[in-house]
Amino acid sequence: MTTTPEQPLSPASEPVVDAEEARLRVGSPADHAAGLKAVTVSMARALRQMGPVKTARNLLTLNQVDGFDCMSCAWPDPQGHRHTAEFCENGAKAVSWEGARETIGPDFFAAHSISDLAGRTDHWLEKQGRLTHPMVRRAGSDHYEPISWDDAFAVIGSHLNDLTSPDQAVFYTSGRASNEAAFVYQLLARAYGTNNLPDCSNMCHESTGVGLASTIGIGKGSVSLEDLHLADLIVVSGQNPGTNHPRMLTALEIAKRNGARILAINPLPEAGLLRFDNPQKPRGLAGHGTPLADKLLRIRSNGDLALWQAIAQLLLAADDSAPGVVDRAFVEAYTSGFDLWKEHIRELDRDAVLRATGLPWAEIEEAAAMLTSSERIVHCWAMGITQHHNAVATIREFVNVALLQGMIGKPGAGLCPVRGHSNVQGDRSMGIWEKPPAVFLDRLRDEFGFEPPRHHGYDAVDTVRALRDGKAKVFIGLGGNFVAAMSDTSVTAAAMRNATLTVQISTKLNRSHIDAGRTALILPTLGRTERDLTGGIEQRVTVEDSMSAVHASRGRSQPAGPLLRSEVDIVCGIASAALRTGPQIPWPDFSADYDAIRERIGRVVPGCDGYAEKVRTGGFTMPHGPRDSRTFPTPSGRAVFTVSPLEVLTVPPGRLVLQTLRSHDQFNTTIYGLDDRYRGIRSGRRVLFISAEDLAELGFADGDHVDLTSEWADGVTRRADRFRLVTYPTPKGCVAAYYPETNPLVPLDSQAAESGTPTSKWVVVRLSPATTS
Ligand SMILES: Nc1nc2c(c(=O)[nH]1)N[C@H]1C(S)=C(S)[C@@H](COP(=O)(O)OP(=O)(O)OC[C@H]3O[C@@H](n4cnc5c(=O)[nH]c(N)nc54)[C@H](O)[C@@H]3O)O[C@H]1N2
Ligand SMILES: Nc1nc2c(c(=O)[nH]1)N[C@H]1C(S)=C(S)[C@@H](COP(=O)(O)OP(=O)(O)OC[C@H]3O[C@@H](n4cnc5c(=O)[nH]c(N)nc54)[C@H](O)[C@@H]3O)O[C@H]1N2
Ligand SMILES: [Mo]
Repeated sequence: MTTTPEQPLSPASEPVVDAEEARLRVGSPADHAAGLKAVTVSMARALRQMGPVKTARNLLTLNQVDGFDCMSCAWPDPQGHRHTAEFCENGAKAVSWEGARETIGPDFFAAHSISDLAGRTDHWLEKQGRLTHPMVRRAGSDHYEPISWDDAFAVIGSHLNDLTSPDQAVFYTSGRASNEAAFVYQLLARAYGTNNLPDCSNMCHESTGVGLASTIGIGKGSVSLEDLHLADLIVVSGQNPGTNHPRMLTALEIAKRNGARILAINPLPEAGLLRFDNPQKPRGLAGHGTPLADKLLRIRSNGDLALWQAIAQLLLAADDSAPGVVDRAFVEAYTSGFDLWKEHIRELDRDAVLRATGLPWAEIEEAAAMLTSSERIVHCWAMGITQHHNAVATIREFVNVALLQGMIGKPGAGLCPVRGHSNVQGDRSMGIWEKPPAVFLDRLRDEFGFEPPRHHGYDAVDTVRALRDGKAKVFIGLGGNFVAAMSDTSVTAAAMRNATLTVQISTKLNRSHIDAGRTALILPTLGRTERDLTGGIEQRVTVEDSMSAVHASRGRSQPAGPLLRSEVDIVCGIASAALRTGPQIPWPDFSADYDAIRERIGRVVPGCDGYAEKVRTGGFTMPHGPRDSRTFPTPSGRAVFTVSPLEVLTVPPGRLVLQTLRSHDQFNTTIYGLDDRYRGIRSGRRVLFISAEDLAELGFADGDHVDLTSEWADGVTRRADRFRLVTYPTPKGCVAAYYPETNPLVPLDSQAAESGTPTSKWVVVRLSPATTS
């Protein structure tokens, strides 16, 4: 055993200001996304970070058949024709970031103590370059030092074998891991004896999974890319596609050309919802582009449940006067609970709707009219919906309205949760889930001949609680940056420092390597863009996109260093070292040829029969009963209308609701740069977007600096200091600032009902004049 009881030396993450932030500049928000600027930004950055050869090799194979899958989001690739440049500005940034020429190895860690690194910003940490060596921080030391792979695996094996219960270990996954890595990783956790498999989904689309599984019987979206092209109405709720899913704008543009209308629902007038200059078209390079949203409802934060109940009421009323709005044949043949729900909706309190949404009734009527006059409707949503207290109820209301109009399982219509991480949906399919379905565990048992644990494991929030309370002692992270991504940063950081061992399988340095366990390992891994020659053959991996299409991905670049190992190889190495007794699983065979893993996936994962062969011959789409044949795998075999009481959240006087969101120059906790071009921000991230009315009412002025304090039932004071106020068209009472800087303000216990997702889009704050300069 290598642990000692000493406390680690690294202090908690302190908000530190980037040197460049002193030059913060504020301009006007943009009214359109992409265009020539996007091309120049992505090429300049690619050339600077990767050099010309790697730039050409990487960008030309990005999202191409037999190339690699972009890691910047889960938006699908077109089935037929692909552009030579089948990527967006932010995809190019993600590739350039991974392909960085700078590397950090033992010399870097000898020169920088952990205390030193703790004082650096997240932006600085990741900018140092790719990790190249396995490193260990031994208990009591303030430095990482090199360690061999075998020794690193032995350290993990000895810690795991010293635990008194397998449930004292936690296996976290970030949604970038391939299906092969995810499959062997969940197998490792379950063969070891635990379902403690939290993932980034717990902070992301968990509410979607819960909302959809409980209503249509499957927690995934029901559309293909083609459906978006064919729709005559696309609703985009709580999503900023111009920044986070730029290739979705191409689908919206095609839909518009085919005659579709777009209804956007967002507190902010995001540039990507307003107008799109397609950078792949000559017209887009110079012209003014395509107007996108036909209507933008500038809703108050958390008003969506009320809005959709109101729209439902208007649809029912419209059907009363002119039958046909309700698809009676569909409702009768495929659903249950309609009458009860209808009664509930008829009694809706309009005043409550007006308070919750902040919208005039006439605007809600206009939106409802767009639905009544459409035959093929796609409902899209993302974090502006899922990260709220009532997220699951809101998603069930989307489902109710879609069922009412018969919009599931027909061309051009359906439910389209837009996923975040490029393989987060695939990871779930492969069994990365703290609440695995019994059928999955049965098949795992039959295939591998051991009885997997049946009781549920910890999700992301429960993981923090368990580490904090000493119930969990070992944390292994397959990618990601748990400390910075999770809510309540100081609680999460302290919980991680409380672990006896943390292991981070990473490409770049981040906060989770600093706020780490007493013994801490950094295991450097290959990224998506890199050639994987594990076992002496050219390996490929597979991924599943937001629309359930599964395909192969193969990197071509020279790895950042000779010691890097693939995620699959690392997981199999840990498993071989840790599982000396128990089920006989041929780990070395899995890393020698990933086809051996794919054979097992084909036999274990429902819907993946013949997996290895199917992905070899171009990929396939996972089955989806509601989409394919209006078959609803719920207990009753019918889709369910759900009644959700309308509760309007209020805030005490003088308080505001903060939503924490992404700038145009970051990927989650990875900060590429300090600009947010579309919102008019240059060289700075500590800004608070606030309405002119709130500024006047609170007695502050644009340009003032404030400290933020969040308020929560537990009475604990949570602070994030020194944000510059920026007047912005956000509804009164609703403010916005970037994540992860604002995660210290999100209380650990502030979670969405049923899904447990941190409520990153609803944090009650008060402002006070900044105490530091
Ligand atoms: N370039 C880039 N791409 C990414 C990511 C990235 O960080 N950078 N992250 C990836 C990941 S993991 C994810 S999950 C996705 C995230 O993609 P998004 O969900 O687009 O990300 P956010 O920046 O959180 O934006 C939330 C949007 O919801 C709106 N919103 C907030 N509250 C409400 C509300 O109460 N109601 C409504 N209707 N709207 C609201 C906000 O104004 C904002 O436009 O993107 C993925 N793609
Ligand atoms: N306040 C607030 N908090 C949020 C959110 C929010 O909107 N507001 N959004 C939430 C959401 S939607 C999500 S998905 C989570 C994201 O949570 P995570 O997925 O945990 O975080 P990321 O920032 O995506 O992880 C970045 C790190 O991943 C590692 N990495 C990058 N590529 C690879 C790779 O190919 N392999 C491996 N092994 N590692 C790699 C790098 O070391 C990098 O530092 O954050 C959540 N947290
Ligand atoms: Mo996400």
